This record gives sequence, structure tokens and C-alpha cells, in this order.
Amino acid sequence: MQYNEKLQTIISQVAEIAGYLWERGWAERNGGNISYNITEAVDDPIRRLPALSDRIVLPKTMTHLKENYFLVTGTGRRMRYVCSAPMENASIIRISADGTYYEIVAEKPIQPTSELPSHLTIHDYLLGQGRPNKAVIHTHPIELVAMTHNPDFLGKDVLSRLLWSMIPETRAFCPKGVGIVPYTLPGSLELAENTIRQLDEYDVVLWEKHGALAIGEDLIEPFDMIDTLSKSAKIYESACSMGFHPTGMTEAQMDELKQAFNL
Ligand code: 2HA
Ligand code: ZN
Repeated sequence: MQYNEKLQTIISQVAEIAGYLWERGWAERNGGNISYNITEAVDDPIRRLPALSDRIVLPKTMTHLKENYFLVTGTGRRMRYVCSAPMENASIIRISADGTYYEIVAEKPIQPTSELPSHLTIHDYLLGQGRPNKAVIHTHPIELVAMTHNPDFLGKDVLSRLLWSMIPETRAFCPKGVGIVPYTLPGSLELAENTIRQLDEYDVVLWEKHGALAIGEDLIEPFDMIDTLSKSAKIYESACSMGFHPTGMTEAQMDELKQAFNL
């Protein structure tokens, strides 16, 4: 199918980021998923597309997503193949006019990710709040997930402070830090509800013993945040494996950065 330029750009970005997730080792098998609100890029030919699937009832009414369109990676699909053949491994869905169900409209009837309840609940919530995010990404970054296995790191902002202190970039480019969601069943509405509570304060959330979820106006932004936080986690791990506990930047050094860069 021939997509307009705006949509082609979004599809290329999804492919690009999916490739990074695979290269980073964050996307074993079908791990991780991506959704992108493409409503602004949708034109009449897409609007006229007939449904390729039955009506699939949403776990709850998505009031703010009525007649919105999403590009979503498919359930069971590998990120490495989303990279090489995006529209063979992702599909475009249209939310109904009453926000109670969706239909797949392009390009093939590929069932969306098992984490669709989280993705759509997040899009619905943030749109309702007037926040400009369009992209939601979920992935399994090794060192960050490892750190959630330590109960000492799960207190509010304990991990944010530790990760900020590993390298100035993290303090500068992830100024909100990371939220934590205690272990919750993957794909559940409860996981979605727990996540949106954290998104009031954070743009990146770690799901205990599972992965990271991040939001952004495009896909580059949330990928970069997870990547930067991961760099800090790797530095922490690297120091520990050299046999010492890293001192970390001091509070004063972090405050200096905060002032210098208006964070
Ligand atoms: O898409 O990562 O959390 C597979 C998963 C579920
Ligand atoms: Zn996952």
C-alpha cells in the first residue's frame, strides 16, 4: 500500500527504533511493543479503508481516542522483523466512534500487541490531560530490569537518584527520573492503571522484573531516555563488577547541573 509522506516517515521511525531494540538485546523473541498515534497523519484513503477484522471490544471505553488511528506492533511479532518488514509485523487500527472497540484497517489483519490495554489506556489518559505524546514504547532493557530485582531500589526516586548520579547526561536528559510499577501481570488492565498513575510524574516507568515503558512526542525521544538510563545502569553494573561501589556524583554536583541546564 502507498502511504502519504507523513505516514511513511512514522513507519520508517517505527522500523528504525525496532532495529535498535533488537540490537540492544532488549527484544528477545517477541519481547516489547510499540504504538504510535497516527491520527494527524491519516488521510482520506486511509479513512475510507474497510475493516480487515471483526470489531474487537476494548477492555474499557477510550473516551479520548474516538476515531483515532494507531500504528501498533503485532502480538507475537519479533522486533527484528518489525525492523526489516514493518507492515508485515504491525498494523493500523481504528478506534470506533464511541470508543468501545477497534478494527484493524491496514495493511494485513495482524492482531495488535498483548500490551494493547496498557498502550491505549496510556494514550487515552494522556490525550485527556492535553499532553502531546504520540508514541508509547515498551521494551526489556537488561540492566534496568536487573536493578528492579533489588527491593532497595524500588522506593520512590531511589533508582532515579542512583541513575542520575552515574553520568551527567542522565541527570540532563532524563530530568524527571523513573517511576516504578510493582510487579503486575503483563497485558493486564491493572498494569495499565498502575502505569498511568506513574505517568503523572514520569515519562519513563519501570515495570518491576519485566521492563520499561516510555512515552514521547515521537519514538526517538522515549528510546533515547531508556537508552540513557540504561547507560547509567551499565556504568553502575560495570563498577560493581570491578569490585567497588561507585561513589556517584554528589547532590551538589547534580544541583549544579540542574541550575546550569534549567532542568
Ligand atoms: O510483547 O513484552 O509485555 C511481549 C511483551 C509483553
Ligand atoms: Zn514485556
